[in-house]
Amino acid sequence: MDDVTFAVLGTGGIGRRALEVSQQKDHLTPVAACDRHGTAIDFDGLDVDELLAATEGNIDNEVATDGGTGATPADGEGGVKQHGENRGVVASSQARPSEDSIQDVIDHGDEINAVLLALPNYEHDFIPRVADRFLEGGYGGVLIDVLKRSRVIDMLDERGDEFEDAGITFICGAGATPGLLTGAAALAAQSFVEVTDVEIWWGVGLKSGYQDNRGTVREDIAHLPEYDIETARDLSDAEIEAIIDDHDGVIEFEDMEHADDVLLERAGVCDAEDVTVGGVLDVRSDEKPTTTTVSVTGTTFDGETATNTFQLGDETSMEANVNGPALGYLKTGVRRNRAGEYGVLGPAELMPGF
Ligand code: IKT
Repeated sequence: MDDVTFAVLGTGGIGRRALEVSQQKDHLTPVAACDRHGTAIDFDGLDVDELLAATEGNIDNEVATDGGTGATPADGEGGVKQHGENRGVVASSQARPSEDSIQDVIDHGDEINAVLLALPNYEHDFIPRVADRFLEGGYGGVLIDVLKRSRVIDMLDERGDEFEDAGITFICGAGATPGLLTGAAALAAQSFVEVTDVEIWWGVGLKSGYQDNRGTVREDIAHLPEYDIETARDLSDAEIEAIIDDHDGVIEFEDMEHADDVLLERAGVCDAEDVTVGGVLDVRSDEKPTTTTVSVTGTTFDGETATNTFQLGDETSMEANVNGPALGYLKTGVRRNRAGEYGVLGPAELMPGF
């Protein structure tokens, strides 16, 4: 395929790892990275090593959605937020301070094939609002996110016609789950004529990756029955540590609101209510507390009932399982976009049809 240029919005855990992984992917050139402090742009390709080294300890995955006013959620994945200390991406010699880093990316949209929205989802409409800015700015490429919540898909679908008119291919839910595991479920479903049940059960060990993934842990806590996205957003770091301590570092999640359900339904695989997502997060060990498994149960054309399973290797990290697929789906999105396919697409729709 022809070379693909891409930008990353947000330089927290996901943005940083996506830049790192992209160095080992063919035909993929990172040309821009931004957060609310500023923007690094180089159309010959960013020097990712310099950018990552310079911003270590200056991590900030937020961008301001409305100009430079910082009208964003309160806490970033890096959690380094003392005023004047955290310079975010501007700590890199490739970056310049900016009042409106999203606009910087939009202004160069003609030269950027895809934009990975590596932003925290502390407000349900945050990703849709960022998409609105790209619509208003006349962008016509690929937007791709790793969002988790089912309800956000509807908000994107509401903008489907606008994306089509603008020439935007929006790939939603393209991380691990939803993303890789949703695609795996769509593939596993091919043996069946009717799917009755999809169960996604993940295991993540995050000891050494904890600092880099605090935003992810906060989002996970929002799935516990006592919390929601707003109350989790307002927790201090100390309160999060206390919740982790209460669970001895190992938190189990059941029946998570995860977009795998609506993404499998919109691909015609099964009803959303037949999909369950849960898992175990261990922040005291790097080993997965359970093997990440997708189980798809259904009936074959000749009347047999069976369960097809797909498992991730226990040695693969969450970072590998989020960022590899995100970049893989990004490249597929660019292929579709170049072929004139616009609108909203989920990871299961980019697999064999059901
Ligand atoms: C979530 O974000 O809702 C859950 C995430 C689970 C990622 C699954 C990765 C599976 C694997 O690497 O084996 C995360 C813990 N936040």
